[in-house]
Amino acid sequence: MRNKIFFAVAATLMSTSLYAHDVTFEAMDNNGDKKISKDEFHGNAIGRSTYSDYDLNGDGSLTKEEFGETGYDEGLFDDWDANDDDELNHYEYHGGTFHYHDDNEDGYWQEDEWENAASDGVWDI
Ligand SMILES: [Ca+2]
Ligand SMILES: [Ca+2]
Ligand SMILES: [Ca+2]
Ligand SMILES: [Ca+2]
Repeated sequence: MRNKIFFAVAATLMSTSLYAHDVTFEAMDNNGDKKISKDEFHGNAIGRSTYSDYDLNGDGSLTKEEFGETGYDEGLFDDWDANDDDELNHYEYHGGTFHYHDDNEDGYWQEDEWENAASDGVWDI
């Protein structure tokens, strides 16, 4: 029984790391206009961003303590918490990270902004 669980976990980890190679600018740019819209980011962020790594208790939202592990300034927490419930759900978190890395504030990630986000550890790669 134990072995079965082990193999299931190992297989999941392997498929996750294979999947991670899809995390490229071209793969995320679904409509090929050379920029990543917020919708494209949201559509690709689920399961590929590091959000779930920071959700330590796995309840689907980040508390202030969990947010403290992300490396973002803790002062951003209240800005990103749109509904003021003191937790960041993945929409709030990904919305916040999207705006944070949209340096020219045009509502899209150009390739250089995408690369900054990637090197800041937004993606699980
Ligand atoms: Ca696009
Ligand atoms: Ca949590
Ligand atoms: Ca919230
Ligand atoms: Ca931009």
